[in-house]
Amino acid sequence: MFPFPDARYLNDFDVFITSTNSSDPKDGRMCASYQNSSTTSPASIIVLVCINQPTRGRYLVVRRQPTASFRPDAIAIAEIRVFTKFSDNQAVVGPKNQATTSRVIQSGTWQNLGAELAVDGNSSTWSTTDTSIDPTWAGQLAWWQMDLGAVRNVTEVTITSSTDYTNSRYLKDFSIDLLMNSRMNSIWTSGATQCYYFRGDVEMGATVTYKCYNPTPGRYLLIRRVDTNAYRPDALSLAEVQYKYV
Ligand SMILES: [Ca+2]
Repeated sequence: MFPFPDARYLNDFDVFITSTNSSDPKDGRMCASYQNSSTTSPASIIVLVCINQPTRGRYLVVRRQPTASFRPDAIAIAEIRVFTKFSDNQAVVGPKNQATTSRVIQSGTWQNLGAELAVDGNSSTWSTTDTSIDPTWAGQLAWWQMDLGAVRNVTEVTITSSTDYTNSRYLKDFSIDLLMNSRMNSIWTSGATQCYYFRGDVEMGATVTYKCYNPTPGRYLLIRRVDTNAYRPDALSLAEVQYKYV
């Protein structure tokens, strides 16, 4: 007996965006189709990139294809995340919803200065990590990571430093990397490529664009301290992080 039959309902489906609350594909614009010759495995994560860029609309519809080979009348979805961008120059300009804020993490959080404060679109708020207070990351170099939602060819990363003097000092001697595996994964260095390596201090409140040496592919954008002998290598503070890709 198939142990998780509901997973089989998430196969042979279309995703489209509509402006009206309609589930008819002709009323919307196609984002992506998903076909799997075998059944979808339980707990799979399926990442779909819209074929039309941008695909504007108010409603997102996931619809089984009428020709689906197995139970087109059924669909089962554990979780959906929607990633959007709000400018036409392919810059990501901070989160506008929960789906976006949930995709950033850091190596321990100092007080309430969570990783999401680096992507909230507000340059007067900042994240601060402190590995010395988190047993998981104790003694390690500080880092901050953003899940880009799909593999992107990143061309540049723009970082705004904290407007607080003490926190701004934590942004020094860092590497910007693109990863295929999350930093949370023990094999994160596999498939990691450096976008930019910065030595020195960043002025308090400054916004600096770091152009990658080459368009750098990766699913995760990692900013990490690199020098154990530098000032407070266990700490990293970021007011805003943006990136561009091709
Ligand atoms: Ca912020």
